[in-house]
Amino acid sequence: MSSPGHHQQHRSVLQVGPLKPSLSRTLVDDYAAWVLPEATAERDAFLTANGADITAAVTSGRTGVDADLMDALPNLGAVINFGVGYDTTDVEAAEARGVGVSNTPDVLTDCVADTAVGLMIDTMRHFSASDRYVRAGRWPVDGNYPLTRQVSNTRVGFIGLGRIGKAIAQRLTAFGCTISYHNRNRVADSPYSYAASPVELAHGVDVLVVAAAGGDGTRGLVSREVLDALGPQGYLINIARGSVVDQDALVEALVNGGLAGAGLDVFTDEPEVPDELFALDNVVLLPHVGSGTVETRAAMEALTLRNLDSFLTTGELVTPVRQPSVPAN
Ligand code: 8YV
Repeated sequence: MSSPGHHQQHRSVLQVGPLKPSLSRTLVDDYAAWVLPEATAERDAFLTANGADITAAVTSGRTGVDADLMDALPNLGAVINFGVGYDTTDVEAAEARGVGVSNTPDVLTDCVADTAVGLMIDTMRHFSASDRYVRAGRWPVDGNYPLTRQVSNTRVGFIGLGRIGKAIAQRLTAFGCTISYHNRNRVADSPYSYAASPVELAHGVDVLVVAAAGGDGTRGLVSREVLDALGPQGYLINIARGSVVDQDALVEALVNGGLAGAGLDVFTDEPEVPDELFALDNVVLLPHVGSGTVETRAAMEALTLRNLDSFLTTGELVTPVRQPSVPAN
């Protein structure tokens, strides 16, 4: 396609926020994409000069496109999101303006589910903490590592039983776990038992797995009350979005023994992680790596570009999101 500078009037693709370097390179090289400046003054000047030329914005769950930015892009037709979660993009504002939004579902389900299971095992069996124990030379000095908790045959409850929740549940079924879930709506034909509320779900399980979409519909769904219901023998695993959990209440429970442990791949204010958690061996902290494999990120990149190509050539997106009636991804 045109290279930057040759057909300035046709530069209609905008990168919003940082993206995988190879994707960013392709956008610049093959689509002559602009990159939205980060500093406010430059950004405003850029939008005044070029905002009306932009028809497609490519972003990620990290950044997204809000209503203000949509206002500055009057000819925007699509927001193309790298990632399955699109809670940083204002989907209602997009719908109201006739702007399509796409994400990258399915291609990351297996890796995120693998991460959830790994995180659960690590949290309950203390593998990361045991590794630190060995590296610190404590084994010969302090003896055997304290006993931990069994993973197989536990009762696991899911907040959100969408594609990812189902893939985790399927894996844990092979571990002999008993699965239950809470979802805004009961999932038709699900073999798992349904709990009418998060508190009810948390009361009946050993492990609570958060696999719901982020955003306003699920904010703070795992509340202080839910964590209390999970209790001092219970574990929380979150591979979804930090916003789904009341993080202050979670930290308090972990520090005070109100929970047995937690495995967290996501936080409310990434990349910030509450300092209080650093000293706790019953907590496993991951830097949002759920989908972070070479294979899955390549597949996400390819699907992002398929959406962009399709939109630019036909006006249609390949994997458009719908306002979910069920808050699960
Ligand atoms: C990505 C994710 O790392 O897909 C998602 O929703 O959280 C991760 O796969 C992230 O969105 C990329 O910014």
